[in-house]
Amino acid sequence: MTHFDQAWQRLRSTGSPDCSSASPCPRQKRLFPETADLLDLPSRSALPRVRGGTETGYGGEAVAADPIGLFDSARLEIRNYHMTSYAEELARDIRAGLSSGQKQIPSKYFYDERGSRLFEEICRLPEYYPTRTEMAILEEHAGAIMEPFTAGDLVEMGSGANWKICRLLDAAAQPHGAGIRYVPLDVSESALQAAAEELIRMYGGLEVLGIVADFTRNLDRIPDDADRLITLFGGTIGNFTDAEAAELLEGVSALMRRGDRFLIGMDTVKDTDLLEAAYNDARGITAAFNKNVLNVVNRELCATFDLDLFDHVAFYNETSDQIEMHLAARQAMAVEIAALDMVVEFENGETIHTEISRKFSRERAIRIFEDAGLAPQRWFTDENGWFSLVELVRR
Ligand code: AVJ
Repeated sequence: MTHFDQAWQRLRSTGSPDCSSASPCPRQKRLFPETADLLDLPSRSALPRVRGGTETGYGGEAVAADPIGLFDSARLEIRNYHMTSYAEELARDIRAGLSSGQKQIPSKYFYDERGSRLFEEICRLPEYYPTRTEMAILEEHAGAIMEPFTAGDLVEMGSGANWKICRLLDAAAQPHGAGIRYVPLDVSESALQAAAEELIRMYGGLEVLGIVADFTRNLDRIPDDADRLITLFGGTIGNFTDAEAAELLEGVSALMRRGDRFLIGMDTVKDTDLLEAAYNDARGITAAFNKNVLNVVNRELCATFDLDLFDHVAFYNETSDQIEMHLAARQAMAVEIAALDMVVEFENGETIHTEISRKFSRERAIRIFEDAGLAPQRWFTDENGWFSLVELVRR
């Protein structure tokens, strides 16, 4: 899972558009100038604190710096390779997505601070089986998963909740994380830092190398000087289109060497009622999560979306084996996006497509693994077969 909260928080605190006033968007013609400046220049205050007297600039090269930090530990290092301006990327994605025939907003924009909190709440819902099921699988099979991995780099694509990594670390051959370096990749520096600090406090022998980067683009930043167990938990792969998933799997496959393993979480094809209930919870948390993406657009691009004029719609598409989430306009309307100098027209009932969540049959999973040059070694699943953790090696 990705978190854009940090990037956004930074944008907000340094002058993203002020849409709160009744006056028109102050930056209608100038798209996030301060933001672009901040993200393009290696500003000291925006950079991570690392050990050893070096820090990394936005260009990705290490630059000399003061070895200071609020948190100082010889076991923690954070490297920042984050180069993209999210404000610009968001502007581009929203402009393209809302000008196309089927309007769409990429699902990665769900996860601002509120969106991340709502997703955590979703994970605890009785209807939302994936998180609970993945946890049960990890609890039961952590020993078997960790058995071939006695030392090396434990890489996590997207730093999610620490409990998943903790299950693995607790099952390691050596106690206290000894011999293991945890290497999380995430776009959110704050999420990385918090997770890393907690882990090195919990595991006295663990080293952490946090990599601030977008794992769909910067896989080459993963170090290759040790045996690696690479993890992609949470069914994240399901949010990608076929082409995107293929690209990601090929990328991971290309960097794997003999001895490396790749553990990937996948939601499985199952009864349609169960699937649809998981994305239409009774308390309406998923609806709030879905609509929140309009808050993100309102805040970051000075738009005028009225959340009450959209309905949450989630259904299972049995032809493509995926949950689709949409926001459906309750009436015809025009929405202004001031920062893009754009007006978006909606017909009554017209939808914005906000997410796909793919469900995988074993046959399909095997096919996409094989196409990427990966071979499944072991399948770990729950008694109902509702979720799978698949261990892959390079063919
Ligand atoms: C975080 C992508 C695994 O697709 O089930 C939850 C996101 N969307 N409810 C999923 C989500 C609606 C979730 N993933």
